[in-house]
Amino acid sequence: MTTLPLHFSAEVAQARAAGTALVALESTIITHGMPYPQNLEVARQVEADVRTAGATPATIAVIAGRLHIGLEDAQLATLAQAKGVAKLSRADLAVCIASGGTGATTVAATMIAAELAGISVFATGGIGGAHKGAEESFDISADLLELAQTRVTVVAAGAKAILDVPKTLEVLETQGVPVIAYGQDHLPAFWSASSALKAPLRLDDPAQIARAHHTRAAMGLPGGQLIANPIPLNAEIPSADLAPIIARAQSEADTQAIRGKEVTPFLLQRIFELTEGRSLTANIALVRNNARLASEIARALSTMR
Ligand code: PSU
Ligand code: MN
Repeated sequence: MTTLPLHFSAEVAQARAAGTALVALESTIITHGMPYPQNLEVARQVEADVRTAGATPATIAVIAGRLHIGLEDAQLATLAQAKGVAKLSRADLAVCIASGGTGATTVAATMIAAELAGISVFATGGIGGAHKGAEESFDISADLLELAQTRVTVVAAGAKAILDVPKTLEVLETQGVPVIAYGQDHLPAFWSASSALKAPLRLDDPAQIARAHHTRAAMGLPGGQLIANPIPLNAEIPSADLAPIIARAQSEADTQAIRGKEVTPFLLQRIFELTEGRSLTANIALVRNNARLASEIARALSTMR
């Protein structure tokens, strides 16, 4: 059996040779999570935030059948404007590579690629989860099962309020995924810094998070950790403001029979429109915040090896 060739950007190749900290970044947030041109500005900004925090960014995507670990700026710019890019989760990744396709990686697919490349820490906005009505639709993101089997620490701002967060937590608990709130007792709720739900676990320092990652690996436990990092208070949207908007977007999705992969992009786009861009501003602030924390965790981990 041959191993799949990985295509590293110049800066990622350099960091690998030097053994310095790397942070994986996903690309579905660019192609399906935000409109152009803000998506490109944010993608560049988040990469810059990782560099400022002393780590190297590795944005992951499949371009013309090649699995890229780190994109050159021109590739990032092309991807951000491309139309009809596939959204790749665990099920889609190999088919896209084998057929020479181009696709953006979700949290699940980014974790798979990061692990293949030996990258232990990954920053995103929000993970997929159990959707409202999952008891009927069975719509539970493959991201949750990936966290259970792929050894990558994922920094997100909690589960998005478009999801059924209690059900999402139950699935994560069943799957043995540590859900760790950073610096507070309660679970952050993506656009809002806190929720009514207590987080299963709490850690207050990036070095502790790195040690927990290391310890799981040393025990031979597969799977990653979910770090729930609250959005900065000055950027949050109170959940009371968002609840009616989310309810409206959800009922439109139901009426229009939006299914499968389309659900999350549809809801994010409608919430962006209905908040007149306010959801995007908050989304940007929280992704940047997650990139900074992920960089600190990655740096702590790289000193432990
Ligand atoms: N969070 C965002 N924007 C996004 C996503 C999450 O703020 O675009 C994407 C991520 O790539 C995540 C995916 O993995 O949505 C989940 O999709 P699904 O619910 O279809 O599994
Ligand atoms: Mn889904």
